[in-house]
Amino acid sequence: MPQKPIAYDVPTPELRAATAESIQAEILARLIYSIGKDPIVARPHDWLAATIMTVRDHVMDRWMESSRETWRTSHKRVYYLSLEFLIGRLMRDAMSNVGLMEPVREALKNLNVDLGDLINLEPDAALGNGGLGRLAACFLESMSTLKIPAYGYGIRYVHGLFRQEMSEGWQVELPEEWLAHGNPWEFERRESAYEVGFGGHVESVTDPDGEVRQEWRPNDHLMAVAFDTPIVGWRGARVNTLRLWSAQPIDPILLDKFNAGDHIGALEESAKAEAITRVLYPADSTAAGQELRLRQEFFFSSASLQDIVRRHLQQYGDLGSLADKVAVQLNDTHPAISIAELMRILVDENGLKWDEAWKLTKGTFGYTNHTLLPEALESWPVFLLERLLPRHMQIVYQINADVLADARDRANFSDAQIANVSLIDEAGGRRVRMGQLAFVGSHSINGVSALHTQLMKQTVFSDLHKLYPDRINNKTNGITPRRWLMQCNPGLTQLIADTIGPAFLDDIDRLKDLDGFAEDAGFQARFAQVKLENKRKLAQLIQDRLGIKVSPDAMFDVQIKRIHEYKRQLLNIIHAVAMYDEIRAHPERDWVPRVKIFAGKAAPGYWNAKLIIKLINDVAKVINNDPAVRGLLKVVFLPNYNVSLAEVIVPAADLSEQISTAGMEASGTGNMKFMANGAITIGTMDGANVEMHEEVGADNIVIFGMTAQEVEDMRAERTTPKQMIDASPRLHEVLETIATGVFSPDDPDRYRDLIGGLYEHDWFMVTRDFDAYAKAQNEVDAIWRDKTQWNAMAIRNTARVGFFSSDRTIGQYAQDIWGVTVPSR
Ligand code: B1N
Repeated sequence: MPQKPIAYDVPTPELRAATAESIQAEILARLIYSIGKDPIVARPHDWLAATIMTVRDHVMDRWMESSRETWRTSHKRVYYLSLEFLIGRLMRDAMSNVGLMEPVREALKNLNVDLGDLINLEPDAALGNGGLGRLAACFLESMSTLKIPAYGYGIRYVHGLFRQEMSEGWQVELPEEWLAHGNPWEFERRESAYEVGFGGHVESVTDPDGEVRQEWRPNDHLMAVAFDTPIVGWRGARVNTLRLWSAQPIDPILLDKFNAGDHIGALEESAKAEAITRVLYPADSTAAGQELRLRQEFFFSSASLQDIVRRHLQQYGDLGSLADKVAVQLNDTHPAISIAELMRILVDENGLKWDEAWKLTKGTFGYTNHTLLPEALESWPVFLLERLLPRHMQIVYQINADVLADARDRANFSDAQIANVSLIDEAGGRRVRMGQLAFVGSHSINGVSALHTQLMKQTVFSDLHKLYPDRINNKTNGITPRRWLMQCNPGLTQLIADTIGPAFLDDIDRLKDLDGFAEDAGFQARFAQVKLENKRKLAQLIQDRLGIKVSPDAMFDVQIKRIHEYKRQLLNIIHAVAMYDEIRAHPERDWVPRVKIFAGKAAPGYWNAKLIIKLINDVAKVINNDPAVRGLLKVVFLPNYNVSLAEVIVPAADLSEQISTAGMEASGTGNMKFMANGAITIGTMDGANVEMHEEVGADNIVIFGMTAQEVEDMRAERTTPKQMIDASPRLHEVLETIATGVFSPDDPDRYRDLIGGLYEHDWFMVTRDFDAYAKAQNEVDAIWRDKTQWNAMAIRNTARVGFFSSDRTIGQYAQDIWGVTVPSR
């Protein structure tokens, strides 16, 4: 029976009024009554917790009203399933979105506590690796801002992405401890706990009415317990929930074993269960093939679907309306097993007919693809799925039978094409392809930039696209302008508001009004002044953390992102070496002073990525200490890149490096953050750079290098790059310097293989794009020398960033994929 929980007819609560005095009293009350600390002895972490609780109190009424309203209006709910949520710090975001920054600052000041210090004390929740996880976080914020009833579902990892330290220039990974001081943002919901099973066998059961059903009898069980975090939209428009699952044993201790003296064995179950949600897999853009990863994927998929189905039944009493009232978005294939799990829940547990269940499943799911890299496409050995999830394996086979039948019915479909669309990869050990499963079980499959979507149609999903031609669509990524402009760059935000008025805060497209000021000398001066202030802060941070002095008057040339060969940090550092050689060869020339700033983590098992970090540090050491360079060039590698560090670096950047091998970066989102903050991009025609080029105009971005098509053709030719390198004396010399150990005298062969790879195959086209890159960098220098031109270009970048707001992206998902109306703002 549908049952509605409570009477809803309470008026929408206003955001609670707040003054510095009232907030001060609330913080003190929280400190004393919730933390149990005397203000006289309270430590910074106590003040932080008390402040977070106070801010939290100001979103609670909205949070409850938001979910009441969804019940009341029977609005469709959106569920965003993601193995990663890279949310970063939440306090400033929440305060800023409900307008509490100033009262809290003032209140704390009266208590002798500095708000800035507290903000920096909050742990950075790094439950994600990079772009994919950060996108999920931006989407949550935009869904709240657009008043879409939405839930994020993921895993409450005890240890987020590892902390990166440097040991003599090498990356060292240390465990991350974001929960060490507790987490005042989360609410444990012991009542929302579900059993999740693994292993066992499947039984055919005949019902009294003669129907035969399959029943899965797992032999391992554990509990998924929910932890909820409120996600506040701009101006507190709506507060949605991020629900993260924690794995717990059903029996916390096996008393029989304990009493028999086996004290460790008594805790085995507990350790086994908790291992599932203990750590985030640190690989970005490669599939993590281990069994524990599959367990994580199924664990959170199953718990989320059970929760979704329970909520739906509670409100509507019937599963026939599932696809009308529920949209589930799969963030890549990590939750793709959800498709088989929903089928199991519908057919085995709720007695729906297969065809009807399949229709509901397709109507409910949408799938977002984030990469074409073959090593990142998930597939699981059939034997592993059979062992861990025997019923799901049967369901996959049954789905596949229908897909193969569709394919065979289709005229002109060759055997190779049929093999391509199959959910089972028969070559080299049988494996289940999760991308194919996600595709066939969804009504929408989207890419994350126009180019990526087009390539998706031509490559991984070409045959599935022929079979189901109306499913693939594009949703170019976006970023939330609240965090990535207003909060991280208050100086620029204030300047914009003073110049064109505050309307852009609620409608980002109004930034276009800045276009008219691009050539205005007064505005240019103020814009440049804000940038300079931000650069001073970053210079201070570099000085504090690394002891390196950089001049805020130099060009800050920034590449911050995961370290990966396709992202080509190597191209950038090779260019730094080329600059170094030239400065020494021609000290008399009028050089543009530059600081090359790098930050980013390498997957712990990715040797070349770690070697590139070491190379950057080796090159930095030589260049930064060479008096002949006279400070004209500095190289800086900032350790432990995370969301919080990005919030300091992005507003201080002059030049944004988006230089991936064309065709390989699905979208990129860092590129958009720099654009918003008035940096000029040097980039390839890859991912969303293509659309940035279109939006900002060819005159306001520096594009270079091969196109995706040219890369493909060149790879097909299989020529070695050696001749080309030999024809470019400058490049040849630089590569020799690195390969022969000029930057690694302690180990002259350190970079021999890395550079050797460039001579042999150069898969990522580093050498083939080098000359074009160097030329583009010269162009950048020329623009820098003309400050008026530089400023005009930078301003136009900010002015034209509106398209890259995640509000636009989410509006498109809502309309085209989820079928939810976006309530007016
Ligand atoms: O997703 C981002 C894009 O902007 C980036 O271009 C893209 O590289 C990134 C396996 C991934 N694709 N695939 C992953 C992450 C973790 C993992 O275990 C793959 N990340 C991306 C947002 O669309």
